[in-house]
Amino acid sequence: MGKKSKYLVTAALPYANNYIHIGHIAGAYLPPDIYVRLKRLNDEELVFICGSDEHGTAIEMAALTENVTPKEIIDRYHYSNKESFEKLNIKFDIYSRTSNEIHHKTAQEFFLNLFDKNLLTQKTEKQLYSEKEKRFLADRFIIGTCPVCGFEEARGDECENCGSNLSPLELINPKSKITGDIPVEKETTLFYFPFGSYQEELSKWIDSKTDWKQNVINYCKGWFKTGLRERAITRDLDWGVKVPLENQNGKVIYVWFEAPIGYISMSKELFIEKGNPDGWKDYWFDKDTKLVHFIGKDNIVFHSIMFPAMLMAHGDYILPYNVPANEFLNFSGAKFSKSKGNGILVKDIVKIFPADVIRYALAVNFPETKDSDFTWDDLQAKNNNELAAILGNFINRTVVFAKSKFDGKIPSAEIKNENDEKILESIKLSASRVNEFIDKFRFRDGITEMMNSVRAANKYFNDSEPWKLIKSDKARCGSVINTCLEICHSIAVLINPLLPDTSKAILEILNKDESDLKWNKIGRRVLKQDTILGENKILFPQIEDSLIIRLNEEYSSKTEKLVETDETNLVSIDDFRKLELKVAKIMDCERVPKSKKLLKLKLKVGDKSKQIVAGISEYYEPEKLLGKLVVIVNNLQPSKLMGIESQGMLLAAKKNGELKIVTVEGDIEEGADVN
Ligand code: B3M
Ligand code: ZN
Repeated sequence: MGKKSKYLVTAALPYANNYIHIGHIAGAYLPPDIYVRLKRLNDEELVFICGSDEHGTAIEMAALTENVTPKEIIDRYHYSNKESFEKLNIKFDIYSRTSNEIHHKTAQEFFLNLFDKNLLTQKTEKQLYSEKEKRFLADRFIIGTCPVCGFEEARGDECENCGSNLSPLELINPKSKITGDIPVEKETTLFYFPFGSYQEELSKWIDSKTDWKQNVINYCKGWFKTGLRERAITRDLDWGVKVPLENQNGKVIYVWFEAPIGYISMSKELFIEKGNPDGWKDYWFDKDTKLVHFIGKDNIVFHSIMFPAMLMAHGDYILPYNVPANEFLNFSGAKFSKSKGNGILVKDIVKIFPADVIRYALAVNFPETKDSDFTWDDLQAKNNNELAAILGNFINRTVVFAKSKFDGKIPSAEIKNENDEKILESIKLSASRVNEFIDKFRFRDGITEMMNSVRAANKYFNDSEPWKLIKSDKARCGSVINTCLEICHSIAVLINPLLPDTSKAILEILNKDESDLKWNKIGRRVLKQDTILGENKILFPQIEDSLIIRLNEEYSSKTEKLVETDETNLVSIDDFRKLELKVAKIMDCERVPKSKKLLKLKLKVGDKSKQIVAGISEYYEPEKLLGKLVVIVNNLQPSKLMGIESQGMLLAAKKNGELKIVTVEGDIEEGADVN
């Protein structure tokens, strides 16, 4: 037999500034738990790493908003989230935290390694500084008007409205989010990492990953198309991992630079706990280790581009084997949103339903290839019509029969026939398909396969008609029931990665320990004749309508808030008519010096000319725009962007990192009204 692979499985480190909700679970935590549990049943060597991401401006912001220390914030969410995972039986080998000393040291060593190799550059640049707060304002601490779409509450790093990546200096009328203070520009010196230098190597590496999920590959290619650039990897902040060099007071390592290093530091911590402090090296330095990062789609760039580039630069560590990112799980068609408070928090739902029911309802809906939807009605249906009616039913009817007709003991299987062997064989085949699906991160297909096995088991029970046999041929009936009990054992193993509590409950009913809880025991006979069965129990009690009605009311009031805010955004036709949308022709176009985003356009609108500054330089070469007919908001109040007057706004469509300006097809004179 060839050498077995080792797996180093990670789940995205959740920020310790919020309670995790079921959308997070379906995205990045339950898939790896199923994956890892299955690998363990196959005796694969692996570690499963996770922990809280405890730095970054989001945490500092939460602390400032509540007027408490960052430490208070991270303690609150770290312990609560850790418990949430435990309640759902999501079992990491370690759930640590990036505020631990060992992480600070590991991240600093990583930084110094790159610094010593002269890979980091230092640049002085202008940043926004609040005189009142006596500090530089990080991206998220600033709000202002988006230069691309005009949204007035855009953040310094991105505009929630149009999705543009921004830098604070590009915001119009910036102010401090906390105090409202109007900041001034002040110089600061930061370290930069040249991500661009790794583009070629990264793109070759991604090209070799033919088995990665298409969404992940497309996303990476989108980034390569735009071109990777150097990025600042230090910040002027108090809270975080200090930059380990002289004269760097008040500077920390950018959170997205140090957080993924958490996977390394937490591995170290795990092996220290195991009493084998060098054990982590067997994983991180061994080219045969399969490093698998489970994440949600919003983290793709960091795990499949940024962190790999850092690992390439460092040189000692392995690169990811796969990054199976999921899309998002929505709630009754609306986005789970922390800010809107409509997320179903794990700490709440575990008080209402058993872990396995939640795991099942989420897993059959995993947003594997596109966003998916969670509803309370669906959870009820999955419990009542699948878990109870198919799985619970098979176990229950088998055990009830054995209890009433065979003195509660496992009968002998002396009169076997080929149907018995066929059903066991088919479950064995099914198990190997489950294995293949899950190995390819096709969890939904794997789960369908599991349930099909249980359906086949029910069919075997029906077709064998033990209720008739008991009267005509008790010995043959005993063999059927014996086989059904063996199937119960096989099912206990088969569903174990997904439904660990149910698996355990079945083993207890069979009075069987975990010695045969191994994937290769599926479809094999492992039970001892005459074993007395344990107490039967209903594995999946019905979920009543009244409970679902109550939950729908409780949670829809939260989603209705969403609708209400949407309604306040409605405009009347009169308001709309106030906007003057016009066709304009681009006569001239140039880059705005020192800006990565802005182009200055000269336009002809009827017999007038005007100048517009637009945030589209990442998407269009200036010369390519000449002569185009575009649509502009003609009567927008003029504003200044980097000191240049802009007298209107260009319409553009934007999604997934692509931007296209709205152009007019065919011939029409510039100055024409658009309505
Ligand atoms: N904390 C982002 C998030 O929760 C971030 C993941 C870090 S993984 C190294 O979406
Ligand atoms: Zn915007």
